[in-house]
Amino acid sequence: MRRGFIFDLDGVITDTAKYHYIAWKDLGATLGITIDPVFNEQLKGISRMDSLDRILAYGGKETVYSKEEKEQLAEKKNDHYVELLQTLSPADLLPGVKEFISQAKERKIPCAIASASKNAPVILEKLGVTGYFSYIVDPDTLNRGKPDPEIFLKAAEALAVQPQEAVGFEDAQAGIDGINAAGMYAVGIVENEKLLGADQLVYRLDELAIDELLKK
Ligand code: B16
Ligand code: MG
Repeated sequence: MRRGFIFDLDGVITDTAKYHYIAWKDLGATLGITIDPVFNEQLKGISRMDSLDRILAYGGKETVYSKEEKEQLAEKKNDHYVELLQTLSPADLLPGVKEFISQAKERKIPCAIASASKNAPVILEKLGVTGYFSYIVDPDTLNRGKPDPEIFLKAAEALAVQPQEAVGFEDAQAGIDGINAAGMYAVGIVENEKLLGADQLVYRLDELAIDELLKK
C-alpha cells in the first residue's frame, strides 16, 4: 500500500526547463560556450552549481574560474531565471497535474516536493498550488544531489511514511535512479525520451488510476 506521494518539480509539475535553458544559454554565450537543446537535457534535475560545472567542462573551461567567480556566474544565471519566472501562472501547470493532486488531496494522501531547485517555493506559489504540498525539501539541507536517494528519503520522513509506502514522480534519469535507490515506487513522466528503471511510464499524471497506484 502507498500512503504518500513525492514529486519532482521541473518536468513533472511544470516545465521550467525552458527557462533554465534560456538563462544558461545566455550565460554560456557571455563565456564563449554554446549550449544546444541536446546538451541541455543533461542539466535536467542537476543542481545549479553542478550544472555550471558541466557547462564549463563542456566548453573546456573547467579550470578558468575561481570558486567566487563561479558563485557570481551562478548568481547571474539565477537572477535571469527568476526574472523569467515572473510570468508563471496556474496556466503553466503541466496537463493533468491539477486533476491528480486534487484527487490525492481528496484521499488525504500527503504530497511533498523533492526538487533540486532552490526556487521551488516561489514556483509553486506562482502556479497557485502551494496548498497541495505539505512539505518542500530545502535543497540547501542536502549533502548529496540526485541520483542519491537523500532528497526522497527526507521527503518521506517529513510525510511520516516509509520509503516502501511512497511513490516518487520524476522526469529525469537521475531522479528515477534516486527513487529506486530509496526503495520507492517510481513513476516516470516522459515526453519522447526514455527513462530506464521506472516501474511505470506516463505522458501526463492524470493517465494514472490513483486508486490502482495506491495498491502498488
Ligand atoms: P535552481 P527539478 C531542477 O529542478 C532542474 O531540473 C535543474 O535544471 C536545475 O538546475 C535545478 O532544479 C536547480 O534549480 O537553480 O532553481 O535552484 O527537476 O529537481 O525540480
Ligand atoms: Mg525534473
